[in-house]
Amino acid sequence: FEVAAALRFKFGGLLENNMKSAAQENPDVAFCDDMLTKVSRSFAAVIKQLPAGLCLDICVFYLVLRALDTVEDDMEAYKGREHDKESELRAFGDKRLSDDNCSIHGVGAADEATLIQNFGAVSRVYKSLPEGSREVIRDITDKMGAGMAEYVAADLGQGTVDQAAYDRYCHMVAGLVGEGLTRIFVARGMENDTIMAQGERVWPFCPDPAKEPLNMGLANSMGLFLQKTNIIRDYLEDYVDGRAFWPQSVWKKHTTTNDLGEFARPTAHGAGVWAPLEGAGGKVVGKGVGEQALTCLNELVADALELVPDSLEYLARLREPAVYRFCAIPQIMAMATLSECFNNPKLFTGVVKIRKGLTARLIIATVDGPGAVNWWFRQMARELAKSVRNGTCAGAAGPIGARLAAACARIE
Ligand code: RWZ
Repeated sequence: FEVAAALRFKFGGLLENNMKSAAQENPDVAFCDDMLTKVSRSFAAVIKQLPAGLCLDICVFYLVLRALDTVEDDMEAYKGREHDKESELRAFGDKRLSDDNCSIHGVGAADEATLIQNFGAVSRVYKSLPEGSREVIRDITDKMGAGMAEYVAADLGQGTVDQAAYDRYCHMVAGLVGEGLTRIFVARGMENDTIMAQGERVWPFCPDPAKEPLNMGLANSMGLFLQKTNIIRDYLEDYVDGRAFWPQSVWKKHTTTNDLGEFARPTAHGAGVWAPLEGAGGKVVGKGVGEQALTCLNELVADALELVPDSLEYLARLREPAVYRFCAIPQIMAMATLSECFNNPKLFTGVVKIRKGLTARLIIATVDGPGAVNWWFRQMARELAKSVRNGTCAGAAGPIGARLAAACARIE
């Protein structure tokens, strides 16, 4: 009993659904509550434990962006009429969000299809939110829709063109989420505006932080860290879907072919040995696909790790424990995912996952607070740095090893 009571005391907040009372009174809120659980395994719980004055706003924000994502993601529904997809993405905030009876058919699958078929319910709840939150949700939806439309036109079959395009894509689909969340926290009086600040990474719209002390640099880095981790992890899944986000300027350094799929070449598995990389006339030109794929992977891991100091800085500035957990859980899970992906050949043949037990320990750390969260970040950075020092990872001896070591040192 005491143990149960202690656990409830410690984790009670995490198991709360602060949308419940509103859901009992309003069927549209009930729909949002239910939909959130169905479309998002990872975000439903952390959103529902937010304080009452934030919970519904963030839930609507999530569902609106998820609907936009469903349109962007559907590679079948708009085949041959990519123009319609572009217009849908661009008009979403203006047209769909203000339409009480909005219903989109034939786009998305399963629960996501249900969400956009009944999107009117989300629009109606949106209309009931305070003006401050509405303004932010509308603004971010417009910007993200326009950003996604840009990339519909660009063929992403072989990834983003260069580092700038990679960073820009991640800003559009994830950095803007960080910006929107930050503005909602502040608008609803849950956090003060010290969380709006330039980090180490320059926020694309704030080249001169001295002139704009309140900006979204830290928030953008948080979003980029999550998005880049997902892009790294989902290499194979995205590639077989005909989509790719790994920047060409990075992966082309690690293969002489013009195909990102080279890293997943079936001949590289089977016997458990990676095939040698053959150039013209069957001449061996590379050390083998495995080594090169892993070096490329590790370079992208270094790029993502460089965002961690900004992310920890943002977390350190948060005041409200429920907001802290909401932000810290995705960040610490991303760090664990990234360290699991690091130098891992399984990434090119299947799915990389973190163990259930570790997940539980990491979530507990976010309840304990910044001390515990920072400890885990340091721990994972240390393990990674050790592998570089021992030379047991691809690229350890070269510039990528140096970059990894430097990024880890900034976290340790
Ligand atoms: C967390 C309130 C699905 C909204 C955005 C996000 C659509 C897809 C890009 C809603 C973590 C994976 C969710 C990086 C932000 N853009 N991926 C709230 C949403 C990572 C979250 C998902 C992005 C996003």
